Amino acid sequence: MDDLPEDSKLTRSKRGWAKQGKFLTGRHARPEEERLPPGQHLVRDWPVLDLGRQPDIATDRWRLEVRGRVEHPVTLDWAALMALPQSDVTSDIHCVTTWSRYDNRWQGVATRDLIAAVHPRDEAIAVMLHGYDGYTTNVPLADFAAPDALIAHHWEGRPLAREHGGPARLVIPHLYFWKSAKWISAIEFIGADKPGFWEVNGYHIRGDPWAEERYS
Ligand SMILES: Nc1nc2c(c(=O)[nH]1)N[C@H]1C(S)=C(S)[C@@H](COP(=O)(O)O)O[C@H]1N2
Ligand SMILES: [Mo]
Repeated sequence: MDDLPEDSKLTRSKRGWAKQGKFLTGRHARPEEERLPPGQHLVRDWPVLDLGRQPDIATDRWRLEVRGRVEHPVTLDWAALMALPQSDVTSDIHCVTTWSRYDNRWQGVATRDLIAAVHPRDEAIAVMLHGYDGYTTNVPLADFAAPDALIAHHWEGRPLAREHGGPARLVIPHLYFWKSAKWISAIEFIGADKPGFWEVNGYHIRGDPWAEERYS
């Protein structure tokens, strides 16, 4: 879980893009006017992006810790995740590297249903998402609680592939896709927002594609 590839080629070049402001258009579109956010292009395939480690977590070993500033911390196993209310959501993906992919059909547990189960305390204002590969990313609580955000375990009717974060990942469609942690291992409710992996490497603390919040 330690020694994340801070000095990998990918991390170095993406850190460089953040410095130069690569891909920024200066335009500002709103979702009700245009489906594709500024500076994005549409793809039909589904690129794989991660730090080069794809943990292999069988569902019988899989656990999700939900902890921090909550009344009822829980560690969910696979059966407990499946016992929560299940949702079906179709949404678009917008990756900060400029590709977008429309109409992804996800099944999983809505973050709202998870929130209802753990009862965040008043002081919880954000979450830190942790992946089995050691990845972290921070999301304000209001964004995490969006009605179309979910812990997804199926995509297009099939179990989510390992390379895309299976057995389960976050999907927060209205933010850039780096906020959607793959191989989710823990959701930590925090009392002060703080940066995760890409956020300390030059990427925006929030990441709204419509406002082109690419870089910090
Ligand atoms: N655990 C984990 N989640 C992650 C990442 C990662 O490296 N590790 N990369 C992020 C980035 S930068 C992107 S663009 C998306 C890519 O998801 P995909 O490979 O399914 O397209 O996952 C995000 N979630
Ligand atoms: Mo990304």
